Amino acid sequence: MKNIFFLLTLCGLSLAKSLIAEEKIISANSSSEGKASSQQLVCYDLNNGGGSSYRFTDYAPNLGSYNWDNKISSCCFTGLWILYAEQNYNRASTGSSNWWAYGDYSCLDTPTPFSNVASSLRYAGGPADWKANTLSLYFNDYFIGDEDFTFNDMTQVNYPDKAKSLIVTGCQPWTIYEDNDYKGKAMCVWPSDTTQCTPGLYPTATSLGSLSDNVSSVRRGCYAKENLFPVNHGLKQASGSASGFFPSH
Ligand SMILES: [Ca+2]
Ligand SMILES: [Ca+2]
Repeated sequence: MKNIFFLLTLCGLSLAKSLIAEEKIISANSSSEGKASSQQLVCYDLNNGGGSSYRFTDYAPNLGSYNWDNKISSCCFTGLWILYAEQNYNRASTGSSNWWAYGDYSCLDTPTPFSNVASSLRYAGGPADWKANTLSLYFNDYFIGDEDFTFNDMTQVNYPDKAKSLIVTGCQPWTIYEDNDYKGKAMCVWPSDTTQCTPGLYPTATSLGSLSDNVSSVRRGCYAKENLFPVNHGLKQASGSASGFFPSH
C-alpha cells in the first residue's frame, strides 16, 4: 500500500444543475492491446488496507445499500474509479467533494478530508477493459452528476451541449464537435499517454475551452487541427496510476 501517486490538486466549484438521470449502457467490448483488466475497486474500512473490505465491480449510486456509507478509508483501484461524498454521484450537490484514481491495483488511502465520506461510486470507461477506447461526458465539473458515455462515434450525443468535464480512456484520441454530424468548431481530446493507454482527464469546463457546454457530436480519432490536452497529459508514472481530489483543500 505504498504506491507513489501523483495528486492532482484541483479546485473549483460547479454551479451547474444536474439534469436527466441516465444509466450507462454496458456494451461488450475488447481491446487489442494485450490482456484486458476489468474495472474493480476493493475498498477498506481503515487506512492502508485495514479492517473489513468490499470489492466493487459496478456502479454503486448508494453505498448505504452495501452497508458501506461513510465508511471507506482506503481502496485498491484497478481501472478508473470516482468516489463521491453524496449519493447519486453528487447529482443533487454538485459542490460536494469527490476523489478519483486509476491504476492497475493501485492502493491508496483516501485524502484525509474524504475518509468515511464516500456515499456513491462508479467507474469511467469500459467495464470489461478499463483501457478500451471510450469517451465519457459529464454534465458538471469534476465528473459529477449525469453522464453521456460511448464506445462509438455519435453524429449526435444523447445530451447535446451539456458536457462540462470529460474522460478519454484507451489509446486513441477523440474529436469533439460543436455541431451535429461532426461539424462546427472541433477539437481533439486525448488519453494522458497513448502508449500506456492511461485515461485523459478534463475535469472542468475550463479544461474544455470553448467547447464546454457545447459538444454535440463525437468521433474516435483526431480530425481537428486544435488539440486540447488533458490536465494529466504526459504524466508517466512507473505504476501507470494517478489520483485527484475535489476540492483540493
Ligand atoms: Ca473507515
Ligand atoms: Ca457521505
